[in-house]
Amino acid sequence: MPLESPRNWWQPFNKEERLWFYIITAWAFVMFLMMPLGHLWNHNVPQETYKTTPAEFKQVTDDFIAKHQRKDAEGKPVMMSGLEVVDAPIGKDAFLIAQAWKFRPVLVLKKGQTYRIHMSSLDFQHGFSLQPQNLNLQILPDYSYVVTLQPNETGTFHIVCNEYCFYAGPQMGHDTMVGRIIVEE
Ligand SMILES: [Cu+2]
Repeated sequence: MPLESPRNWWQPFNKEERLWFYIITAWAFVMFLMMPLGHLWNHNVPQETYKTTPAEFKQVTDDFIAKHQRKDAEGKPVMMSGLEVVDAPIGKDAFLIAQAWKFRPVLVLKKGQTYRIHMSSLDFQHGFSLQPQNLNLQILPDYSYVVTLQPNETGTFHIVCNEYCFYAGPQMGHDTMVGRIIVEE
């Protein structure tokens, strides 16, 4: 008995195998076509990114929150689930931190207005999945993504972290990492 494996190990290439082979080949072409089609339909991720650091991004976001946090009738800063509620300045920059396990702050936008939302992480890789619109991005430490957004409907939209963010500590909270963007009239 030869020690080498036979050269025709794949034979017989029977009917079922042939069928699966054709299906996966066809599917590979469909996936390949998604790249140019996604480009034509403008479904690409934002192209604007820049280098930052967790310390710098936290500082900029803290300053942004201090300047734009919503105040109630008595002048007290408004919070929601332990997070600052911030009225993003129209047509300007807004900042969003992803950090185990929250998205800070709660951004309030106005329908039909344009915003530049900068996103970065203070620790590990997180996912940004805006629901129910299904806009998906990756948020990484040391880089900021700038997403230009013009909300066209009002309501409360949820941001779900869809990139499993593991932390080798006593607690884990990836499944609780949900943020909010509120769009008002
Ligand atoms: Cu996360």
